[in-house]
Amino acid sequence: MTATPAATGPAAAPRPAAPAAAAFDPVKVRAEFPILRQEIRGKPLAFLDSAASSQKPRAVIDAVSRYYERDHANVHRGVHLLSERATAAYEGAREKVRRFIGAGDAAEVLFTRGTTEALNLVAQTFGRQRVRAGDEILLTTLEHHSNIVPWQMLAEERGARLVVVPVDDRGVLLLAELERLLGPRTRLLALTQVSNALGTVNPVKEICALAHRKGVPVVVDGAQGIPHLPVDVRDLGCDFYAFSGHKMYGPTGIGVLWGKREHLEAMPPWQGGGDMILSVTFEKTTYNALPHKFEAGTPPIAGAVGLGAAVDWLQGLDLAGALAHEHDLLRYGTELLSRVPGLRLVGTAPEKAGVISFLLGDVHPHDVGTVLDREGVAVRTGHHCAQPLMIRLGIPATVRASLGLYNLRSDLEALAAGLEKVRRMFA
Ligand code: 7TS
Repeated sequence: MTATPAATGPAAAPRPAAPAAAAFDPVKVRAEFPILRQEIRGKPLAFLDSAASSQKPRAVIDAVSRYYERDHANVHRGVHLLSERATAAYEGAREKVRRFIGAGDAAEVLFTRGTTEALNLVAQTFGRQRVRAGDEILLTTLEHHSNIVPWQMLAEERGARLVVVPVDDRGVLLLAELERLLGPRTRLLALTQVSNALGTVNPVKEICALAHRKGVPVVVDGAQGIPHLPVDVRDLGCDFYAFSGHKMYGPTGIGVLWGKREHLEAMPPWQGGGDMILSVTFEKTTYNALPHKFEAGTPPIAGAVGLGAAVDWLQGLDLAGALAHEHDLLRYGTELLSRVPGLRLVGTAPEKAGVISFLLGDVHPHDVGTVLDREGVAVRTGHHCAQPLMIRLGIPATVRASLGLYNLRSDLEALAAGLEKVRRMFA
């Protein structure tokens, strides 16, 4: 097996500017998602669980099938044509992602299995290098378990301490506290761009500037940011940005860690194996260049191809129109639900994206979810892998309706009607 630098096949060549996208039409967009056409228990499907995983447009499904039907082989190793094509497709996807997130260099875009793996990678390489006994790792109350546990494992290993930035009752991060808690022992700050449980949007750019003034690097969990906000990693000013393909209309099993080149160069490799090496003897191994140093073993090639197709699909939309549509849904849904007697919204930050979390009287969220499912309405119920946040809010769980670009006002109307049924049933 030989390791080769990033392919520069036709897929990586600069593309001509895309033609201007047609005005965003949610009905047309929804029709591109085959899964949404079905009925669930005899009712039209109202899919309101995109924060857990979004559905996939035809373009992504077809790109993955086409790849397997025509181009599949292992990457970076074969001299044969299929391997060349697979390598060009895989590296082409990296270039698409680079452009999509505003990164300067495709070598800074590492493919992972998802956000979780990306955050573990940073914790076990960058984190391990930096964090020593007595140091502090700054997190926020809003974090998903994926952005808590890897740091907690590191802190335990190193004898370091987690310090947590509090939120107010609306689920808004207390910035003055954040600034105060950035202390002389803070070795890094890890925070989410958008809360998966409440939808709060954090002012990440401002926070990065605050942290950098004190010399603290920032790891951003973009799992819920990238599906809802335009992301430019250089403009945000973060040091690392992690996200998952499956929440942004791409396949499962693929995600991205973007990191500043200076950090990635200085970090030790994480997993050892094929493709991440230049040469191996039993005495000594030398490592491959970026990004391959961090991509041991056969990568998720089809996943990357699908993610590239999702990026193309998103970039083919009228982005401003799409964001306005989501914003309208959020406002409309919030208004509809506010009118349901006994309903309490959980998470009322002024800046929110994609998520409406709530409780209905004292009906257990799981019961609400079960009744809604019978009405064809798919929501998530539970702690949303944010147990410390639930503890802070003094509740065990919520019902969460989360939005994708394919949702229509009718989905939210189905939710509100379903909640009326729940109310009658549990009155
Ligand atoms: N970070 C945030 C903010 C998330 O919302 C999630 C997944 C992750 C990290 C982990 O992403 P993964 O792709 O590696 O699993 N969030 C959810 C959710 O809200 N419901 O199911 C998964």
